[in-house]
Amino acid sequence: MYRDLRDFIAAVDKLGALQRIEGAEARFEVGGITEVAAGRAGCPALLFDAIKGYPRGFRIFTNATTNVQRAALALGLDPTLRPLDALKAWMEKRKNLTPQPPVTVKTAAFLENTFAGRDVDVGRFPAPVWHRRDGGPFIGSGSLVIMRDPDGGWINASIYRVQVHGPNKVTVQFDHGGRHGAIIAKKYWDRGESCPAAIVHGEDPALFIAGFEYLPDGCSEYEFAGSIKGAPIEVFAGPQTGLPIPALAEIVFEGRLLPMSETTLPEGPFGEFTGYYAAEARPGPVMEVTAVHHRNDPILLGSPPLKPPRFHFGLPFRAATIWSNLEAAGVTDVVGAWQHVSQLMTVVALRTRYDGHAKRAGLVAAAHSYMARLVVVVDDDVDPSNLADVMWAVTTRCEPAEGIDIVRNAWSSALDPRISPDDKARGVTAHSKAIIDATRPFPWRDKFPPTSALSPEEAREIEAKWGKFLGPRVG
Ligand SMILES: Cc1cc2nc3c(=O)[nH]c(=O)nc-3n(C[C@H](O)[C@H](O)[C@H](O)COP(=O)(O)O)c2cc1C
Ligand SMILES: [Mn+2]
Repeated sequence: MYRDLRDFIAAVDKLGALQRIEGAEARFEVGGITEVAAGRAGCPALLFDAIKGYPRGFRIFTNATTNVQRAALALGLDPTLRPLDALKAWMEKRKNLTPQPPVTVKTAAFLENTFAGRDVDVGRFPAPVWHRRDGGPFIGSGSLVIMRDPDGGWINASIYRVQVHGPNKVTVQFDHGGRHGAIIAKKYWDRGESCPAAIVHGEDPALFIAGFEYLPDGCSEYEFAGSIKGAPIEVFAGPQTGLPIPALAEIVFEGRLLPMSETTLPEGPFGEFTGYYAAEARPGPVMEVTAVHHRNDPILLGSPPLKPPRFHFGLPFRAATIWSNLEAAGVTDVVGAWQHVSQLMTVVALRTRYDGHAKRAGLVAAAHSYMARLVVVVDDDVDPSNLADVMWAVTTRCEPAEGIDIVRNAWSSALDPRISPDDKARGVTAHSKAIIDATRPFPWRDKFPPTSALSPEEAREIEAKWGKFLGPRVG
């Protein structure tokens, strides 16, 4: 398994999935190239070098885990697994993970270059303006923010976006007060203190995954990342903050988050994963950066939200949760679950056993589908990870006048672009969801015309024998 981001990039290169780009501008171009590449069938990972105005060697890595193959690689799974098999393999692995507490090591690669006090200038690193209307450069789009809970002493290390405002000033954005980072910072601020923090740019993908996974409070993302890798994360105490920092991190900022009662700066706007802007600039907490450390030829890990279906992670973790929820709710014979359009659509595949089975699955899936307006239930011969297959089922097995139900006031969020300004102003964050039953109607399913399509097993046999003549597999 990879030890650090560099190892991971080498593994991606070995799979033939890395493209190197030279001469791009950090303003708009790096983001634009990332978006176009993520929309291509091959969806290559990108390593930008010789970025205009910055020394060669100061690199940005994007589209790291945006397809199934590289998401599997990051999770330590076989990258040749088919999408649904890879998701299943992750669900199995996650069930059996054992926490791996980090270990402290005696040296840190990130100390190869150190600047403190007046020598701090975060502008040494190329920080992209990812989308046209962004409020400024965001150096942190997939970076970890490290803090220590002043009560329990445990370490939180999660992803919150980081905007550059000056040589030693950045803002950190908490979506809401329930983020662990927000809770911890508030504890310091309520005591009239600033909150020691470190920002890690260019962490390895296991830390990236741990940084966005939902983990309970008190549970350190470092332990989770170690358990994905099957080896503890090696940490080194930051010289300024004493916070444990992954020793093989590429770029590290140390400093303090200033109390919001004293200082704020306008944060955002920033393009969201829906493909829209959700809010104007708002006051954000400021981090005063008191030290910057970086490895030689540092690599920033960039993971900007992009227009769907481009998504920061190639395996839909939320679909895995919905799959588990269905099983926990007693819905039997679920053979798969997936999400498309960057989580905005959920699909469940089912071996139907009784009339009403599909609707039961659809209702449970809808209840747990954050922001998804479309929930589709398909038969077990349809691959839920293949959107073309799913739409084939919708257009041939669902009679809209009979097979679509609408559930109102269901779970969405303030990021939802289709909630009207008036509704948003009065606090509406819910929307309606269509549950589309695209299974063969149960009472007459035996009379449904037989399909002429190959079964998945037959297709696999053909692929095994003839696939080498057919070009890359899709799905
Ligand atoms: C690429 C990416 C960027 C994210 N940016 C933010 C952000 O700016 N603010 C935020 O509150 N959550 C953001 N998140 C979501 C959090 O990282 C995620 O909910 C995490 O579980 C929060 O951890 P916590 O429970 O320790 O607060 C982002 C997630 C990803 C994958
Ligand atoms: Mn956390």
